[in-house]
Amino acid sequence: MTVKIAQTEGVQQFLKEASGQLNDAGNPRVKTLVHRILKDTVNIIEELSVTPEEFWKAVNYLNELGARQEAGLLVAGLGLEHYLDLVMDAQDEEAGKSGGTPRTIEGPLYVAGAPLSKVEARLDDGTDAGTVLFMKGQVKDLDGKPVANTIVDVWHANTGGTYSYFDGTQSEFNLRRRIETDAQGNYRFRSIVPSGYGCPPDGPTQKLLDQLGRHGQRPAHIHFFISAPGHRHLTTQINLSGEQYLHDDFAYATRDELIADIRFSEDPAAARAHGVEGRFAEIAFDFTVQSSDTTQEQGRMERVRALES
Ligand code: MBD
Ligand code: FE
Repeated sequence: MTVKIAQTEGVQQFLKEASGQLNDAGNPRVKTLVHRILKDTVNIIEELSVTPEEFWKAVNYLNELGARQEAGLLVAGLGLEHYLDLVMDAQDEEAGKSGGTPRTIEGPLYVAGAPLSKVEARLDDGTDAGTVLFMKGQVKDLDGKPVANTIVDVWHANTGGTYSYFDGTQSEFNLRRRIETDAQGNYRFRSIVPSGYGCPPDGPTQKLLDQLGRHGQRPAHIHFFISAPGHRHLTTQINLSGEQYLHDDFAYATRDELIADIRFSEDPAAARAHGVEGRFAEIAFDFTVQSSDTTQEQGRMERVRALES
């Protein structure tokens, strides 16, 4: 295809019409974005000689993505969700708002409204025979002072690497809790050691990753929203040390400061002290949050989430 028409006056006027630039109704921001998307799309079609067959394959792919609810998974896998973190990091740096536990991606598997308890919780429903995990830590500010009454909203996968709600075989809110810290910023919970996540092998995200020669695996990780009055909301995750995909995460979420040492114990006396028997694991991890006086920064960013009203 050697004909070049994208830059002609006729096509450019047509794209303005199609994006509503020539009418007074609608939403100006949406018009601007759609106009730019149309211009870039026709440029891609022209410059990369996209055939009609390729175009319709792509259209069908979007339908498959939607039908499987995998759009959020794909943007994580293409590194775009991580890219948004890089942008926010750079903005923070410029505004002098650095320090504390780094953010990393939320991912597509959060569910709002998990049961809330004070200081401690058990996250698992007892049906998954995974290794018992005890995790604890403290939430502090940049001066090292404890942040009282912080909500630690935690979620993670089971030993099969799947998440309750999205995996309908798990009980409601399994491996999801909100824990309010004590006055010293302490939280603790009992759960099971999660396994890494793998994209559904028959889904559209993995189908595209295959075309890119990439895997769709994440190392074992635990997600957190950390929020306290007067402090900046933190969206982050910890990665468990010693994992195969620790530095090869398909969603690019690993950050050095977020690698948590997981220590396995076979000591019967230590197990008994925890009220369990046999092998168990422990993680200690503190979070450091920035102070903030704007309600905007204190809340999580707006995004469509499961069960969030
Ligand atoms: C996950 O568990 C996850 O955290 C991300 C970012 C993407 C897919 C699955
Ligand atoms: Fe996850």
